[in-house]
Amino acid sequence: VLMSEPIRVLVTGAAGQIAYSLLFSIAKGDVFGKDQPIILLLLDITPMLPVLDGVVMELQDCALPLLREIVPTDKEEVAFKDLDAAILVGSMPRKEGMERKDLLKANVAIFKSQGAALEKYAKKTVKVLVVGNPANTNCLIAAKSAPSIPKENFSCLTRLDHNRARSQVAMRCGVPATHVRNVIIWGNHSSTQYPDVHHCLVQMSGSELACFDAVKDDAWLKGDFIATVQQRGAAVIKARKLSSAMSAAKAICDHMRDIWSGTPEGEFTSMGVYSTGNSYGVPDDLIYSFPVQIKDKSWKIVEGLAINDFSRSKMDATAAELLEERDTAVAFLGV
Ligand code: NAX
Repeated sequence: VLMSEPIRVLVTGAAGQIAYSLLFSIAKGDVFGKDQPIILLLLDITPMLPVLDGVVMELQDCALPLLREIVPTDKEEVAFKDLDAAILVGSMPRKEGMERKDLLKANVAIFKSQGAALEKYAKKTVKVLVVGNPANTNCLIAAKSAPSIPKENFSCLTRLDHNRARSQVAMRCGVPATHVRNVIIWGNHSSTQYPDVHHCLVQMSGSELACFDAVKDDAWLKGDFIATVQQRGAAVIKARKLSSAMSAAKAICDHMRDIWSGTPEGEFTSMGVYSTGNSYGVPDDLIYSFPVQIKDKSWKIVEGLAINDFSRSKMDATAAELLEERDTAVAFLGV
């Protein structure tokens, strides 16, 4: 068999927790395909380079057939060169006593710089996934800082929230997660996100039911279910004393694999994408999580879903938060 040319894949925050769970899956072919050789570019900040060396040693020791080259670096001009895919995980973590505004400011600076590096060094076809928080706004700033790369090439991760919602419904119904399709995460990857099951279907006892008919507990679906998904990240931190890394890495793989290979027929997924103001009354110039379907490496928002008043107010609330984040971010930098 003729192998394809290697693709160049960047992971930032490569010495961190999520990357440690993520890199093996990418390198062994779970994301870009079992016959797609890979060159891995690994970016972290200078003080983390010794740690990154350890990660590189472990990747070498995995003896993986698809992994052609590993390039650890602290330099953007090396990391962003000729990229086919960029997974931007690294960001400034919130420190004790830090205001939300200061956190935003620090991250806006990082993502402006990395957006400019994408503009300067990456392929124009590069697919960029932003994971580092605040993910939606970081993604918007990166996209704005790379004007010659189409805005459609940028997305942010809400797949972890999507998977959490799917799994909560599945556990409630006593079915595998694969029997639940078309949950939706709307809006910001924050506690204002709206996990919506009005269009969700559940395979149960030989037929496919609307989620509300399968669960038969509207109070739970409109109350604790939503709160559980919104607060899940905090619950994991409280229990593990560390943030979700395994499940985040799995969601990153799901997200990027779907961009590369498409979503299954009849199914949609959730991702933060650029809003043009033409879908579901969401303001333009935001990265907002929508239901999308993906084909030939491009996504389309699933249009025409009925939205009731309950959903409307939650979709508007999370949009309002994103507008505020955007305006604060833009004011810092004038982008
Ligand atoms: P870690 O603190 O373990 O790792 C982050 C790494 O990024 C560190 O090694 C750090 O040195 C590096 N870094 C910092 N600034 C950098 C820069 N300018 N360039 C390159 N690397 C840089 O955090 P981890 O648990 O891996 O989480 C990473 C990010 O993902 C956090 O911002 C976190 O909030 C976010 N998450 C986002 C999720 C989502 O669904 N969108 C879910 C999981 C996760 O919470």
